[in-house]
Amino acid sequence: MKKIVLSLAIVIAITFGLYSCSKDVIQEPNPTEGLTKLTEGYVPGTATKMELYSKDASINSGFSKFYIALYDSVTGARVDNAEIQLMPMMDMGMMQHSAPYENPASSKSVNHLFPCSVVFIMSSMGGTWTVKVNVKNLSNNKEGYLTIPLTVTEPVKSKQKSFTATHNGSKYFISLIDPVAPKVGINDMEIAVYKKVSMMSWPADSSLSVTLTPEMPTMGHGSPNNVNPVHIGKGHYKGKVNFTMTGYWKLNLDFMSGAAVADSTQFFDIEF
Ligand SMILES: [Cu+2]
Repeated sequence: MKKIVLSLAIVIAITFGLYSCSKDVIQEPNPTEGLTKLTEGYVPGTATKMELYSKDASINSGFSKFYIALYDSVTGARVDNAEIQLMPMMDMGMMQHSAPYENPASSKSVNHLFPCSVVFIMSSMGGTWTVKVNVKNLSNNKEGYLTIPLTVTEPVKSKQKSFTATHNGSKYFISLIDPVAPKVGINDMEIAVYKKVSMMSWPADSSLSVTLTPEMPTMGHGSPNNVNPVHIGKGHYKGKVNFTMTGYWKLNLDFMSGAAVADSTQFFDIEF
C-alpha cells in the first residue's frame, strides 16, 4: 500500500512538474484575448502579415480604437518594431475626404499590438470608407501599405457630433469616448475634439473649454458633482459625469473659445 501511495505521489509530482515546465515555455497570455479580428492581409513588399483587431465586432461612426498585430510572413514570428501610419478616406462619389486619426504612439508594440484610432465622422450610408495602413517593418526595413475597406454603421445613440463655431466659422467634430458602460454614480467622461481644416486635414483641437451639464429631460432635473472635461492631450478632454439614476440622460456640452461662445447646441444622449 505504501509503495502504491509513493509511486502515485511520484507520478503526480512528475505530471505537475512537466505541466508547469511546458506551460512556462509555450504559454504566454494571448494579447488579442477579448478582441475581434476584423480583417487580415499581407502588406505588399514588406514580407509582413497584418491583422486588424477591435474591441467590438462592428464599427460605429465616432471614435474607433484599433489594435494592429504584425507577423513576419515567412517565419510567422511577431513583429514588435514597426512604424505604422494610418490614412482614413471616405469616397462619397462626387468627392473624397479623410477623417481624424491617431497613429500608434510608438514604433514599439504594446503587448505585441500597435494601438491606434480612427474617428469615422459619418457612417457608410454616405459612401465607402477605407483605411490605408502604411507599415515600415523595422526588422527588415521594408515599407509598404495595405488599404482596408471598412463598413461603418450609425449607432442608435450617436457618439459623433459636429458644429460650425460661432466665434470663427470653423467646423468642429466631437466624439464621445466615455462612458462606454454607464452606471449609476460618478462615471469617467471623455470626449475628443477635432477641427476640420480641409477635406484632408482634421487635426486634434485643444483650444476650446468645455462645460458639461447633464439633465434628465423627462424628469426635469440634472445632477450634482460633475467635472467639466479638460484637455489632456491629442484633443482628448476628460472629466466626470454623475448619473443619479438609470434612464435617459442628455449630456449638454457648451464650448467656449476664451470668453467667446463657440457653440452651445451640442449634446450626447445616453440611456441605460
Ligand atoms: Cu463622408
